[in-house]
Amino acid sequence: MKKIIFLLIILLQLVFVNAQLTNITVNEGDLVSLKPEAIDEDMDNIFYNFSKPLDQNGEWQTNYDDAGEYKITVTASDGKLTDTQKVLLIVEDKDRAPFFEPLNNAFVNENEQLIFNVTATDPDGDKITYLAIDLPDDAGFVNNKFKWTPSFDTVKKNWLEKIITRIHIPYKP
Ligand SMILES: [Ca+2]
Ligand SMILES: [Ca+2]
Ligand SMILES: [Ca+2]
Repeated sequence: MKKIIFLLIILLQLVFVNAQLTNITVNEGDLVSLKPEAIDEDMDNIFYNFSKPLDQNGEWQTNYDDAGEYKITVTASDGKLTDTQKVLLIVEDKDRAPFFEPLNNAFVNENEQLIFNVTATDPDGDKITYLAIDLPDDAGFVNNKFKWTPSFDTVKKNWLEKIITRIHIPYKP
């Protein structure tokens, strides 16, 4: 998402008018684009300068590790005189959902134990909790470990020799 913010800087004949502080709030992942508009009474060409993390075009592509507050100074110059505007740029944290490592189908015979772990990763490094629903009878799921020993009655007479179990473990934020 691109956020374009317009700033009005009044460039007077005298150097440095008292700078006001302007607050700008964006989300992580936004492209910040500052568009200052200064006025020069002599109609001189005006050049702008931006302090970091903005680039010289007044832009900054934020990423998911950039949450925080940034004090930015924008300077307008006509080549001789300058004026500045302070900007407080607030980048809000944006949460991303965890995702599972690929899950394979699992195979087990009756009266044999099946154990496997599921693993998910959170791009923000958040702590992950796991929840499994609709488990087979006698199966257990603790933390991220699935454990089950199907009984001799699990596969009925007309079923396949082996049971094929596909486990779906939904994510609960
Ligand atoms: Ca001027
Ligand atoms: Ca973040
Ligand atoms: Ca997250």
